[in-house]
Amino acid sequence: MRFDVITLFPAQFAALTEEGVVARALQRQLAQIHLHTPRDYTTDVHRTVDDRPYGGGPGMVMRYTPLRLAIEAAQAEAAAEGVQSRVAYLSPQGERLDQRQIERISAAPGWVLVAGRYEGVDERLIEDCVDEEWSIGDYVLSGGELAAMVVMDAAIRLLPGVLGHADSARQDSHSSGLLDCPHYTRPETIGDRSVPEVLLSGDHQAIERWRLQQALGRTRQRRPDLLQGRGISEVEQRLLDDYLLEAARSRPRVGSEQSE
Ligand code: 4FV
Repeated sequence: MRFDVITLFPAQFAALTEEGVVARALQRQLAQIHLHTPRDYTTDVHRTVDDRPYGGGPGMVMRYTPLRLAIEAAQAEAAAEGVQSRVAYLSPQGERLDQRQIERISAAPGWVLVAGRYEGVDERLIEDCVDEEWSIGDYVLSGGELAAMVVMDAAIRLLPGVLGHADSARQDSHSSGLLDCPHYTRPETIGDRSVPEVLLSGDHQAIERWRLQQALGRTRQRRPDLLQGRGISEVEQRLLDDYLLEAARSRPRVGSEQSE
């Protein structure tokens, strides 16, 4: 899979390309990331990529032409490698991304990601050149670069061969539509708390059931919205009921602590 990124700050992407899972995937040619700056597509001596907003107001807006030329150059480079790339603009006005969206993005041959700066880009650039608009969350970043890196990290790690053993992506939280179960490693006991017995049992079926029950329970308690979207089976409902009963049983009753 190929990503082309249009950005005024290419150096920022070292965070993704220099070390870690994505860096290894790039070294193994399981994915490609190409960076393009709109500044290379300016014609004035000051290489101007932004200008004041019509209608006044604070901040600056990224100019149409340098962005359009950079996008077209990136798409041409990808096409030369047989990759038809769609164009996505990262902004708070975009569709909120979730794991389902990331799986779809990861399955495509290529994307040109437009990382905005300042107040954003000229609206006509979005109308003319952008196929999809994506948001990583309802907050405002100083630039689209971090959002582009989030998307590329989440998408590239799903590619076959990128993660150690294929299972780990499938067992990810959210890939099942649920939050993740708790994880434990050595030492077995820390202070007065030890690892849940079932995890030491070697009974893989019981361990899988416990992990699913924990994922269901934590999702119900922390993100009930995810359960609405997903729905649960009868078996899962029974696991969840037991979890909630146990949680109710182990929750200190109000006023009980004083009596101690
Ligand atoms: C953003 C987000 C985001 C808005 C103005 C860049 C900034 C600045 N992108 N999800 N949330 N972008 O805040 O994707 O140009």
